[in-house]
Amino acid sequence: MSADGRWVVFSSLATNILNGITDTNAGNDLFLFDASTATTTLISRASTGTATTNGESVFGAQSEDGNWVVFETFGTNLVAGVTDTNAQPDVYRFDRNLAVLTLASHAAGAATTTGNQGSRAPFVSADGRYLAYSSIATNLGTGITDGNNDFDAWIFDAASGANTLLSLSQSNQNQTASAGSVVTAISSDGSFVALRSLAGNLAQDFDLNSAQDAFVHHVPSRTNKLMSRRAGTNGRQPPFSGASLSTLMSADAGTFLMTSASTELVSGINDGNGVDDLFVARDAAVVLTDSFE
Ligand SMILES: [Ca+2]
Ligand SMILES: [Ca+2]
Ligand SMILES: [Ca+2]
Ligand SMILES: [Ca+2]
Repeated sequence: MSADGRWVVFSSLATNILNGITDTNAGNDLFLFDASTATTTLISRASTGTATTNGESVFGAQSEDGNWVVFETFGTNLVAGVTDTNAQPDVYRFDRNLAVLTLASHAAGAATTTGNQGSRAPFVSADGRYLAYSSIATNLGTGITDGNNDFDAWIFDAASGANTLLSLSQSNQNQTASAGSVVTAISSDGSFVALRSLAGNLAQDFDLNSAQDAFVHHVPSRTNKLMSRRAGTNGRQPPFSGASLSTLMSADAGTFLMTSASTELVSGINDGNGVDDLFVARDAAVVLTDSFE
């Protein structure tokens, strides 16, 4: 929903929401409802304009003014001239004002060819310009070596039309980190992206737990920082420190909320419950927020 409550995105399996639209994809489609006029528009549409696209679509996020909607879709016919042979979802951006769809997860240097594998779960900056998403494709960026055979985190800049790798190795900016990473949030201005990653070489911090951790990527400097850091170790994540999973980030990227199995994020806490607990990280300090009994 837009910040003012006027524009609401919803997904539906129904095939009779709009007159004159053929829907044979047997999956969810995305619609935009204008509360001020009580009218509904189809977002996940075929380029013909008279049918839904030929595969299921899943909502991702919406810009603050509601004009930009980002989503993933199995459809291959949303934009005329796009080549999509990956048989997996791709990420698109919808412009309500111009009623235009744009492929975000495109191959490097080829705006009308999708990546060679699937892309999912987009997040968008408040102004709709930046899309952060997760992809298994290995050809989204020029000169990038990707040997992890897993998801990586990418950001699409609608102004330049280019994709930039976020989950990069801190020793080689043209190489993905050693294991999979997914995007979990983007700041309102698009300059920070929260990641969850199994890779141990995403940040300069020592990360030796062989488990997923929460990171934040600073887009302008292309650096990653470990957020699920062990108390009192200046960012070192020792072996046997448990995984940190779902991560939310405040709009200004100042505060992170994460669940973690680690018993070592906060010093002085006796954590014997054997399950994930909820932590807040702020200014590189981690605080226990809620303990799940
Ligand atoms: Ca449908
Ligand atoms: Ca596809
Ligand atoms: Ca990869
Ligand atoms: Ca780790």
